Amino acid sequence: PFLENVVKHPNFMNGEYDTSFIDTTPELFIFPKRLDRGTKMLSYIGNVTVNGFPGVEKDSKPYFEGPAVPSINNREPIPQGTKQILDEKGAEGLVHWIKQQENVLLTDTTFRDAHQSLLATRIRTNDLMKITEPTARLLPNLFSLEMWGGATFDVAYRFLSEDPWERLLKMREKAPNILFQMLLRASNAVGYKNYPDNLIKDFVEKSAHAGIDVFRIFDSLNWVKGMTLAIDSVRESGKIAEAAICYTGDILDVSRPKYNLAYYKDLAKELENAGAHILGIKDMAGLLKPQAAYELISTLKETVDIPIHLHTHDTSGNGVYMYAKAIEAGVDIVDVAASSMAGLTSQPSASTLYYALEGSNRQPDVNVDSLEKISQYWDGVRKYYKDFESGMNSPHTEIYQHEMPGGQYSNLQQQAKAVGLGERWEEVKKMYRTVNDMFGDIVKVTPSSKVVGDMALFMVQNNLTEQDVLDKGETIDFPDSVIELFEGFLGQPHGGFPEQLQKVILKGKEPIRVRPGELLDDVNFDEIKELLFQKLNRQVTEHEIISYALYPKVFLDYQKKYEMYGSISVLDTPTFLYGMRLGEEIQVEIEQGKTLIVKLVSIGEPQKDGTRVVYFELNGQPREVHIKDES
Ligand code: 3PY
Ligand code: ZN
Repeated sequence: PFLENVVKHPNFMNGEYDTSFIDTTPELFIFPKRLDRGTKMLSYIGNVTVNGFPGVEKDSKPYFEGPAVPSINNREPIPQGTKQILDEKGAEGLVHWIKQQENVLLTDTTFRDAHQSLLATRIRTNDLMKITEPTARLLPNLFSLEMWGGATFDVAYRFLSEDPWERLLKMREKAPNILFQMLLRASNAVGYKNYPDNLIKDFVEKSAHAGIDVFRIFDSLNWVKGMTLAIDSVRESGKIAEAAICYTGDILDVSRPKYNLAYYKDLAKELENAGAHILGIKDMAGLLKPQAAYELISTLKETVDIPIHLHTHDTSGNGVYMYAKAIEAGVDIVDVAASSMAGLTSQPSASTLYYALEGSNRQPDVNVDSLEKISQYWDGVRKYYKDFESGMNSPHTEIYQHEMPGGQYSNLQQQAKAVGLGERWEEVKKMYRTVNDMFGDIVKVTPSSKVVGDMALFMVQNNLTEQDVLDKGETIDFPDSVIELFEGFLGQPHGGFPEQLQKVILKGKEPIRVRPGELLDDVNFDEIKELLFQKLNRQVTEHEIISYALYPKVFLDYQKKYEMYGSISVLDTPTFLYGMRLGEEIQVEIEQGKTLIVKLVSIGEPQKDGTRVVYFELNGQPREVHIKDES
């Protein structure tokens, strides 16, 4: 605090000081009263006990059995894996190695897309960490662990009050052998809008340095021009650029030729020429049907010379059958999840695929008993987050009609409920498809999918039909995201925008046709550093500067919470989400070797000012915190 006072003193900052500065400036010795770590943590527990957690049913804390962590021998060295191949042989060497493999390779998405798609991305680092080293030891033959990017970045700060960079660094330490993979929304990074070029470059460079090896890069309109900057940045950092095509439409449907085989062939070739090490096929909604997969992969294997990595969502229940056909056609790598976190809007199950390929020369080389053990762990973890389940509990073939990405389904449903359209969910889904067709049949994936969702909600809420929009559009205030899409700020869709609708939406504004990044000023990182120093009273890290640049408000809100509650990521998940039961005692390891014992003794009646006193014992000593009752 003393140094902080010195460097923040106006005279010091203006350079108006000399050697007598300390002696003549007594206020340097006035320190703000700080809450200790224990009290901060009790404030959090008290608050969540009294007021609940957003999105979690506010009832008494359930009794959970707790996930079973597989036992491992951590005295043995961790087996070598794909990470060592990349580190020793470089990106080209790894690509060469992939091409030599006969068995299909597996990416485990449980740490990212599986919980993004099933549990609104809510799984906490605390739960991810406990299974990281067991996974590294028990499944060393995995191609990669997808564990970062997509929505994890924003949700970590916003809802879990934790730092996504810390997750990456901590996991990297425990799994030094398997490639870490992230989902990068090209110029939208891990956000929903186009960012300046220097921010994208810096984000890639720092993520690579912190431990990401494989970057799956996609553009939400399959616009290659929007992807090249990200591809180049990944290549420059010595990592793997997996450039992905988002699979849209149905190549088997001859009545819908916009996204036919020729379209995918051209795109694949373009991405290979743009420098992709691996071609990703990102079937984000699970629309790729088995026979289509066979045709698509066979054709693309003849078209490009780089390995092909296939991603799908199992919403229709056809996932494993589709993979089997793709594997028959020669796909190199597929995305799967631990079986207890697989299926429905998530990826197909790893062990199901393993058994499906029994007798095939391409069966993945993994230990199926290990898969089962790890799946048991996730089964226990998933129960903690039951309130974030989407409610979908059987295969859902209507996905072929509405075409909503797996990661969006539960989210849009929540959004619909929030604006009072919970009862009209069926209508919203139908409208989603109508909007797609109005927009000229576009690729729907974050963030373009969000725009389609926003428009669908808007139309249902205002009882608008497609014709109403065209006829009365002049008088309609469209959602901002819709206007931005039609202005070209998410890039250019294949075949352009429907002209009439574009005119109605833009009301005379001229759309842009260049890459949005060309119009944006560079981020001034030094300025952000200075600003954060002012706001937070401390020096910030390079990671924090990037986080602020991407999500200023989300980042500062997180800091505020951190100031109030300290590091609550150390709490077990039931306590984090539900607080404590009266009389319950928990142990919290706040750092290695330092454990607090917390007991909830009683909760006082609400006082006149709306607060309650919550009485705890902390390491046997009575403590109380005052909590505002929000009910
Ligand atoms: C994301 O961008 O988060 C996705 O998972 C898109 O499918
Ligand atoms: Zn996905």
